[in-house]
Amino acid sequence: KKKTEVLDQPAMNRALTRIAHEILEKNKGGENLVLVGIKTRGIPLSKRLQEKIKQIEDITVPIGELDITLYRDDLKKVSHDEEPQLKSTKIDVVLAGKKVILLDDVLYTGRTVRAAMDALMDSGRPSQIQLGVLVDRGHRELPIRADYVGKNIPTSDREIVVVQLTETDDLDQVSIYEK
Ligand code: 3GP
Ligand code: 5GP
Ligand code: MG
Repeated sequence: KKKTEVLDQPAMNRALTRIAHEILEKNKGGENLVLVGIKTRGIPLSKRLQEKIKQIEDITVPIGELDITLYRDDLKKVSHDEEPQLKSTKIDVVLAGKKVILLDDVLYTGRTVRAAMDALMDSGRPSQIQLGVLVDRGHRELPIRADYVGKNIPTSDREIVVVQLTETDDLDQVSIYEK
């Protein structure tokens, strides 16, 4: 119904450029990093950050994908009976000893990230796991926080954050809807 734009294309691009620099600063370069995108929109985000890191330091950080599906049939419900579960993994690099940066579009309860961390630990014990999100909308149900945040958007339970990326939606925009 009601819609408010919170990030337009230039703002989103600047946020991702900043996150690329923050990743390189925190990790003292791009060595030993792996970017792992979570299901739909974390994957284009991981590719964009890979390109930005390449532009900044001329290093190609490997990327991987996790498909974690929420068995939540009602997106309006905040608490849920079923936990998000790993559907599939596409990571061609050995994670042992690597610093993995998990990437998702929106951080909400933290349950998806928890499932992602379980999957990563099962597939070869990385030395560190960091988290980057385009939007942190609050309402955590677990002690999880992001290391890199595009924008903090405090939301109510009645609001929904719509993330659109050119790769999946033909435009770059983040907006808030009232349900
Ligand atoms: P994504 O795969 O790009 O992350 O959860 C399935 C999709 O529904 C997600 O797309 C997400 O963007 C979108 N979505 C929008 N609002 C919500 C919400 O409140 N909860 C969940 N779980 N997903 C939402
Ligand atoms: P979680 O509640 O586990 O933190 O988030 C569940 C999944 O749904 C994550 O992939 C997250 O990106 C997505 N998600 C949760 N809330 C929203 C929202 O308001 N908007 C969008 N676009 N995605 C959301
Ligand atoms: Mg997501």
